[in-house]
Amino acid sequence: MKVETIKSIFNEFDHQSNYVSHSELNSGHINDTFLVKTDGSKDYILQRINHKIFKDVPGLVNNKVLTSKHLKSKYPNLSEDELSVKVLSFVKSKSTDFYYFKKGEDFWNVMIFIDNSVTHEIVKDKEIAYEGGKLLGDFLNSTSDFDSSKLIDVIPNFHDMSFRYKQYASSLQSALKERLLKASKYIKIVSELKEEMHVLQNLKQEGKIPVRVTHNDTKISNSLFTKDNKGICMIDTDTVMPGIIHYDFGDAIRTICNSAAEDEKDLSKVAFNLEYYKAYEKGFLEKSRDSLSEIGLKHLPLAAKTMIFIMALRFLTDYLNNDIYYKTEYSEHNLDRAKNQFKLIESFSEKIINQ
Ligand code: GN1
Ligand code: MG
Repeated sequence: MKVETIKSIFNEFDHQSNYVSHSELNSGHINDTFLVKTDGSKDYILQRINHKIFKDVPGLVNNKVLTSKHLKSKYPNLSEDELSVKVLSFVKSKSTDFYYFKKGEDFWNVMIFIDNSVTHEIVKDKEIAYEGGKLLGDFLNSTSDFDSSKLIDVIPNFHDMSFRYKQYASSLQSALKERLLKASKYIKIVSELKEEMHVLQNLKQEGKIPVRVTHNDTKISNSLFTKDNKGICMIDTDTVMPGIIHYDFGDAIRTICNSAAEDEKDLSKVAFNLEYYKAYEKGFLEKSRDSLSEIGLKHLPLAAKTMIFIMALRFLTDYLNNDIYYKTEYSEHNLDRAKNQFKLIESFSEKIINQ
């Protein structure tokens, strides 16, 4: 994106500094994210929010702001400056909203960049798994007293298995023959797993698992760490909304315990790492056990399998729909992502059964 565009949008926000340079951060599949360096004491993250996917951007931004406010209230003795290196801090636009909207164009928001932080796409160190578990455990524990009805559903039915299955079933009806053929092995696996993969959804619907504030995009690249592997905080709170903790636990495991990236094509590299599972679970429970129910605890392994399956199904559905949802770089990108996730389920099942 052009320097002038980024600069002028950045200047719509009340950050009291001058733009120096920017770079794009490429890890998201939906929004566009830029790191803006300034001449002041802070740098910033500028994000363009995809309003074709997020239908109520002001509501989404309000969710994020309320969540940060709640997390900050847990540190009553810290100043705003001290808090800004521990919790995401949003910057108001000059019109005093926490977003800027250019008529007929895009929605943007700005956060303070947390200095000296790193993210990981693939985990190569058990300590990262353990620290990552503590970050999510802490996030869920700290939001357990936050009334989730204050948050909007940014994407209704986001992790709802029945809804995702219906979307998949309708993609089967309209898919191109060639794509159906390429996906046939995976279509068979979906029908074999379908029933088991609805267990959590059914428990949720029966009211047996409590609905609370959840993050809903806990892949490991959405956690910030120091350079010496200590957890700082969870980022990308775009999808914070009411949900069940299982999908958060499962989505983190899906990425932490995959020995390869989510779209690695060489499936021999995709294997489930049980050691990292144990480390993540340990950190997670240390921080969140007090706010978890018995039934919640019992279903953590199933949560991992279900979340890998949901992502496999969503990638497969998008492939069958000719790639209308996720950003893709080549024509079989979504199919490769789906294959990768199905391979991970296979490896997960072997390891968990044989442990
Ligand atoms: C999307 O755009 P990003 O990377 O934050 C998706 C998540 C998936 C993830 C897979 C709104 O997140 O649900 O887990 O891709 N977000 C949305 O990498 O669909
Ligand atoms: Mg996200």
